[in-house]
Amino acid sequence: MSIISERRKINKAIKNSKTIFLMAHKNLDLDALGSSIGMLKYLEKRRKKVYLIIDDRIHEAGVEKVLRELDGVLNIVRSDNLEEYLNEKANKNLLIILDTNKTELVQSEKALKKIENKLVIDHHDLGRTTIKNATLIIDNKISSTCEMVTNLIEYYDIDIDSYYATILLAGIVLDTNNYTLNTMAETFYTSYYLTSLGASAKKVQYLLKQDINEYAERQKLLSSIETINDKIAITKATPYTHYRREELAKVADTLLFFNNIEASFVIGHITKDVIGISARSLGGYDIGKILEKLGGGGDSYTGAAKFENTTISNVEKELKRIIKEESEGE
Ligand SMILES: [Mn+2]
Repeated sequence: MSIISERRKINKAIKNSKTIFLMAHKNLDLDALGSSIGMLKYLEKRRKKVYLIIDDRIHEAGVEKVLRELDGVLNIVRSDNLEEYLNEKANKNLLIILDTNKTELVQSEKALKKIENKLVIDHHDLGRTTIKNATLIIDNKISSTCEMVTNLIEYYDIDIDSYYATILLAGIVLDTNNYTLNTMAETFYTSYYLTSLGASAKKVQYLLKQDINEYAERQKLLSSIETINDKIAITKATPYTHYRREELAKVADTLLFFNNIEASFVIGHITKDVIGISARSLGGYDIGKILEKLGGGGDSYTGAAKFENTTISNVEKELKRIIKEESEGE
């Protein structure tokens, strides 16, 4: 469902509230942060008191750059101090959740509990842990939450500064992996629109620049690729290197670029005691179902699971067993 066809629901929720909190998923990326900032710009025109809840203490490089450049501009609050900012009339507060619809993935579960009126704007499939009692604006066909928010900004002809247009464009470039995944004609149109507002492709590349050492570590993960039925790629790290979740996810994205590969699974240590799987699919293979069986979750495009007190080879065995079980079930 497109965000424009659902705009009345959004505007109704906004109209009835005085204080609005925005919150995206944990481990902010540029789609989460970009869409939050885009939404903030939309709400400013509606003269609302707006706060951005960020509990993350460390940020990936692009997010760090944006937060530094906008230092003092955004009303950022931590959920520890949420009570200070809440409107005393409970029904005048609204929480808008962006770029996730899953309870366990949000910046602050406390905010979900404290604020009754909730609106979710997201491009991921619904699942078992989708936030309850919220108005859901979900478009699982669109590239990114930044694209959704841009559509809203365009529809209402909201004048945004070129800097903000650039951040929204960065979210689209990130989530489409440079227009190679989940990209439709509309995605290019939305990017064109942002460029016409002054978004800079050069600056987007600056925001998305990678760390060379992290890149080298990720390349190592590509040396042990195994395929199942020529269409599922699995790769695993050595136990000695730890990766951030987003890094495992980036490698899973990369695996989808190879001929015939429809789904990918990447296994690696996130910390000394925690092993993660990050998975991606082109959409035709339900990786969410496999990951749910492993105690994780996801949809038909992306998914993840984590394990404690085990080894990479045990996780790999278990994953292969479930993939086999699923393919026999077909
Ligand atoms: Mn996203």
